[in-house]
Amino acid sequence: KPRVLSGIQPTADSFHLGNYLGAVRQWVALQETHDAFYFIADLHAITVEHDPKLLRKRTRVSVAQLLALGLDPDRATLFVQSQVPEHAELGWVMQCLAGFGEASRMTQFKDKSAKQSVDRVTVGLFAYPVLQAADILLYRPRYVPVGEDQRQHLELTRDLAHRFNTRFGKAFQPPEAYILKGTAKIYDLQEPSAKMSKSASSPGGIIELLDDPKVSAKKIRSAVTDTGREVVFDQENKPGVSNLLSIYSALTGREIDELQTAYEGKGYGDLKKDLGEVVADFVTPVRDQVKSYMDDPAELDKVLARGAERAREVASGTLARVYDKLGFLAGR
Ligand code: AQP
Repeated sequence: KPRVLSGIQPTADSFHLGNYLGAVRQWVALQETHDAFYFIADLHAITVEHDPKLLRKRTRVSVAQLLALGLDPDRATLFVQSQVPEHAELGWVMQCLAGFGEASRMTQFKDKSAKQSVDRVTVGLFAYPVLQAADILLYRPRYVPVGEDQRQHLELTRDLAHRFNTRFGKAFQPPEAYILKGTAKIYDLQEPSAKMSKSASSPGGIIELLDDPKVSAKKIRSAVTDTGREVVFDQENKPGVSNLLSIYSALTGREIDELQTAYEGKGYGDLKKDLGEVVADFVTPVRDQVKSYMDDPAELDKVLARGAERAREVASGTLARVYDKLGFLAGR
């Protein structure tokens, strides 16, 4: 089976609809047909100021959400990044391969660092995409299922893989991004030209899976739309309505065309009300299951220990090959 790998940061109390539709939904589908590795990126979560207690809780709640959303630890390898030390080790190697200039051109870094004073921006935040390259290359995956915002980081990963192979001999297979067109980018409800984002969206712009569905329905009712009335998909002129239609279509499996026909003669209000219900139907069982997984953190930790062991089997093999090619002495 071809291998896939992806990760998600434990930086919020809940995943949002963008995380789910852009990434996790594909992870669940791919575990059936691929040798799947998915991880909680806690090393990335400390690139910005964090609260250790909260990080521990968010790491577990992230795992609980992945399980509730359909990941099966018997079919996919599910682990926490910090429990597989090879990530940090290959991360350093990649830092010594990446150029300062190319890392400086990462748009996500530019956006995130622009919001803070230069002394508060950590070297870790700067190196984040380079560590991400190591995260991916350790497992030699064919595909990396992510949202559109990760495309540039994937390109960097491919460049670093090529560079290593050329300089030191082939150790890596440059992976391909697996980005689904319809849901590659879910937009902020209040600002439909920007992506729905944990760190940048206002509370009204983001639908959190673990939020009370009544709160989410209210946010959908207040979503920014245009002054027209027709429910049609038109990304350029009607980004707000188009975003709602994308979410609706992805959660129900109904084609956009079919939805447009169904809402002919109706208005935005009807669409928003119905979408509120669709979201409620989707999140209600997820919320219940997350609660019950969180009641048994020892069981979650057991799942993770199993995952880390399996992940290390693959990661340690890659790292040993890399160390050998670099000229490090074999020692362990
Ligand atoms: N709005 C989105 N639409 C589609 N996919 C998205 N992803 C994130 N936002 C959207 C995808 O979710 C996966 C996990 O991402 P992450 O853990 O890196 O989360 P993130 O990028 O930190 O999430 P945010 O909300 O975008 O956080 P900030 O604001 O910190 O940047 C990835 O595959 C990502 O593409």
